[in-house]
Amino acid sequence: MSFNKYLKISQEVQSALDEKKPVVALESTIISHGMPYPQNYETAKKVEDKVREYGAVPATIAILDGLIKVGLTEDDLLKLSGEGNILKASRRDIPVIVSEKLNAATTVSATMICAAMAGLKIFATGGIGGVHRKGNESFDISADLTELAQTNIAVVSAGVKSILDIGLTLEYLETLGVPVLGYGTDEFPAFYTRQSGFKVNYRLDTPGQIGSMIKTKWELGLNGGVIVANPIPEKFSMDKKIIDEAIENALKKADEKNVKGKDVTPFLLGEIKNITGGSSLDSNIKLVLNNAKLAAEISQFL
Ligand code: PSU
Ligand code: MN
Repeated sequence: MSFNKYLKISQEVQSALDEKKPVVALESTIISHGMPYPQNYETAKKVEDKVREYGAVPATIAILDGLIKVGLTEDDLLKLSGEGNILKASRRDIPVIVSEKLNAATTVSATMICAAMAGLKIFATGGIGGVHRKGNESFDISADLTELAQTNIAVVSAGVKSILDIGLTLEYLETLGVPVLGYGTDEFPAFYTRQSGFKVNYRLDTPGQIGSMIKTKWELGLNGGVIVANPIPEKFSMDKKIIDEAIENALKKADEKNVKGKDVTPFLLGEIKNITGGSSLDSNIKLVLNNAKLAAEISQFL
């Protein structure tokens, strides 16, 4: 394919693909723009270990010196974790970052695109982007959603944070034809908490059923992703009141500072982290590991 010259698949990932072994893609925006150092580096490593522990090969994705890398080295992970100028790449950013040979962490949308180029099928992350609150006025709707409508990658997440309008996000996904599955839950989870007040489309209770549904979708020629919503384990979930208050304060500050565009989500995530101290970061790490485990389990059935 014409994109192959821009793609560098690691030896470990390539061997797994050749041998038809399961591979789980992982994003890098969560490393560069979602967590502070050194927790980001440690978490990136732990997530890869978790995927291996459950029998799949991890493929963390980023664009480094303009090369789309699928499967990163320790040096790559360190570079993404540090203070250097790492951009945030969604779909629209990829061509410039590649042609100008820049460095970028990939969001859910960009990771899906790069993972699909490499022939991967499933991807684990923390939370996906969606329709922001007052999105009906600002039109701030993450490119993650339109990517889910067209690119054949299943995404395991812990739902979306209530920095977004969860109801509008689910409506938008329905319009785009993206199925939202609950793993062992009827309720769509809100990242830090297991409940959001909104239902998933379908509840499936085993990785095998989820794998079978994903395969069926693509065999039917119904292109696009699937959202697998995996609630944070009870013992790591946060107090709803504390997190809601932190989110309200973060939203207020973003408004005052007139934060716009691609800076909105990283700004809000950073503020929430500052307001809640280490507790939200700890929950965040735990839920990402939980998603990596489920993605590895589902990957055996794809
Ligand atoms: N939401 C989170 N944590 C994250 C992100 C979103 O709870 O790390 C990141 C993901 O990489 C996601 C991106 O794809 O932010 C969405 O950014 P935007 O809202 O600008 O589309
Ligand atoms: Mn946005």
